[in-house]
Amino acid sequence: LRYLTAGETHGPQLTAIIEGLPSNLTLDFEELNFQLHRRQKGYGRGRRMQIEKDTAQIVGGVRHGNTTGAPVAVVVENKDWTHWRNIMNVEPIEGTDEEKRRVHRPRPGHADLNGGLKYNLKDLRNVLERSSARETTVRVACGAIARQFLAEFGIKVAGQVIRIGEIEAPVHNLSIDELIEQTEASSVRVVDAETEKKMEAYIDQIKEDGDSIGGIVECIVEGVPIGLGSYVQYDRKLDARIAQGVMSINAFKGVEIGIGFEAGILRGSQVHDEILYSEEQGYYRASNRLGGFEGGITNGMPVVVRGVMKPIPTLYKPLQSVDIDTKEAFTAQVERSDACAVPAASVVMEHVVAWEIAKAFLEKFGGDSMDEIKANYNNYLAQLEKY
Ligand code: EPS
Repeated sequence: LRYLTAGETHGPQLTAIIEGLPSNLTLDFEELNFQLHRRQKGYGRGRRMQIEKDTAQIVGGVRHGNTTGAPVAVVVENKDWTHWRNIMNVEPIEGTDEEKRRVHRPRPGHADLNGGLKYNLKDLRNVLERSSARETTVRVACGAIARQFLAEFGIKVAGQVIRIGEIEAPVHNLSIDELIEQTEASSVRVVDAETEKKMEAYIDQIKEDGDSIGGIVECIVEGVPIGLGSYVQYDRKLDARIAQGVMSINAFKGVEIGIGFEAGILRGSQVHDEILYSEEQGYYRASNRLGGFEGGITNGMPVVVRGVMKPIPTLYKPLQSVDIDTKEAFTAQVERSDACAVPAASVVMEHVVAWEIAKAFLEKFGGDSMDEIKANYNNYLAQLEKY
């Protein structure tokens, strides 16, 4: 299972091609668009989200609501493109730098300068258009399809914001369904209303200061069978693949599985999850500090992943940089931006994690049709029961 994406933030559309989906997966288009809608929400988003209304159009690999086994092509239009038709034209255009909206002032924290130097591009727009987090729209579309595949096997995915800057959300002991329901009702994807209010006020303050703020998000996946991923080779360790996926989300600077960095503080006896057995449950754990993984393999406990997002680097408060034409110092000009995109990043992370799990699931139970995969899966469950 793999996908590639293409498209620029102010280009006509974003495109993804997914390969490796089995046939006869029934897609719920409304659910797919609901996931895209979730990514657009969140307190602290800027004006661009008022322009877009992300909708996935499937233009290959699906017929009468079912996958055929062929590559699935997904397209999401950029509504903002109507304002950029000329500037983003594929054909050459006449005009001054101003008219072409040529960017020659790299923004600290973005890919602008590194990208310009690397690809030898004198118009940094060519870098920023593709490095923009707008691309996460189609990553969510791919993940939403993976999520529907996982749901066929009773696997559920939830996400929550656990910190925005200085404000931390308290821990709540909820079922995954409660977590999904309660975070959905929140403007910042937290469980309790008090934290939500504090975070909103905090984001208002950050915005007023012309600044931006990051945070920490958590993803929980329940119903994952024992045995996805493998210890036998570095690139088959599923926790490592999830970490790669999460780190590749724009502005993410770190990933934890389970208690993560806290494992460097505690003693072994305080970290490892003791093994228990019962007739009904089979093998299970007394705790889940390792976040569902041992040896890069799922152990049947919920997969728990955290990611940290840095503050968005486009600031109203100027930072110093150097003009690539004149080599003169300047302080970055005001640009449209999100003061906080942590709630949206939480939705992106859910889909990136769902994707990696679906991929590992297909590696283990792989088949060309849903029936074949279900038979393989049930056969494996029977094997586990006999073990
Ligand atoms: C982004 C900059 C902003 C965000 C964008 C990501 O876009 P613009 O430059 O058009 O104002 O709105 O996010 C999205 C468009 C989105 O769909 O999430 C960036 O530089 O990464």
